[in-house]
Amino acid sequence: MPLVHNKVITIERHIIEQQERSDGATGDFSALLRDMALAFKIINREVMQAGLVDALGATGQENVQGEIVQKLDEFANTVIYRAMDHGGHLCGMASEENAEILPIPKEYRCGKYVLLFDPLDGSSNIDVNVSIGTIFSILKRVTPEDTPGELQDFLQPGYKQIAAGYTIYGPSTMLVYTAGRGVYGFTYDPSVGEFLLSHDDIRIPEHGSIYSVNEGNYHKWDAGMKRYIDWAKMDVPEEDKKAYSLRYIGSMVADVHRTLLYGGVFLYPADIKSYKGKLRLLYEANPMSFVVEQAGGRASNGQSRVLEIQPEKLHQRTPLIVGSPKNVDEVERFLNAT
Ligand code: AHM
Ligand code: MG
Repeated sequence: MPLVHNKVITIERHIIEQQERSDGATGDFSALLRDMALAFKIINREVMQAGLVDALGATGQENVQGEIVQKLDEFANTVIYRAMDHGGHLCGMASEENAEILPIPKEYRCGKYVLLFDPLDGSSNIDVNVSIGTIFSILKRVTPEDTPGELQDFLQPGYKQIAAGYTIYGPSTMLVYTAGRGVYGFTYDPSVGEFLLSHDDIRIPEHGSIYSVNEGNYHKWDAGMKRYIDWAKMDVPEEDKKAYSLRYIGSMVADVHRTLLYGGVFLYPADIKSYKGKLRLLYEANPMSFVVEQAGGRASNGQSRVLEIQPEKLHQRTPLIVGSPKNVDEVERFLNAT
């Protein structure tokens, strides 16, 4: 993957250049992504100061400006909604944090897209200074324009996404997105307040030697899944395979981001407790699968391509196996062996 050294390209510039290359571009979509980048900057600012609020002696109820301190995930949810509700590009939003569709306020125009998002993924890591992220997915509405979005606008299979991506708040903050023409990564430069292109045309390695899964669930998995993990940890000389390494952060954004760059596989399979898996199809699995596929990877629920699942409800869950194409093939081989 070539790193960009010779040009400084902001995410805005990149989006506009991408848009100029596509037929029928109206500028609507660029403006939408630009608004989202602003929301991510605001969330980033808050995440970076998360520990400070307590350190500066706030009561837990109020911050240093005397404002109510919200939990970070609620804060991120509100920021995205408020940044996106008035641009005229969306006819509705859906968040992992809200049971129902979030409508566009009546005073604003309804646009032709819907936005689905997980405002702050990796909730168990929020309070311990470990990487967390925001995940987003954009679909074109299927109902008539200039009316409020309806459930059917959101319940579309993942291959219909027109853009998706994530922001990872880690040692540095990065925004990675695809609009269906490859995957691009931007690193946030706080000194200029911009996301700058740092990872051009990301391609996932065809095969990697890292597996990423919550292995504490081992005894809840079915036999095929257990056999795969046992095999992953072994040297298998006849297959010319060495034992894989295990890496598991517990923030999907961080685990998938590493998988995208280093190769390997990230899994959140079904188990006897969560027989449909844990991760949400619309807010987590679809957008991350779209990114990984666009980088040359694969995403499966064990039987079929994640992006072809027809969603039936907003908060539907799915098992997920995502990563380098050959690693996902390996997992499926074990899951489907009789
Ligand atoms: P969340 O949306 O409540 O944060 O849950 C999703 C997260 C993913 O980021 C991560 O892959 C997974 O849950 C970790 O789950 P577990 O703690 O069961 O390993
Ligand atoms: Mg989540």
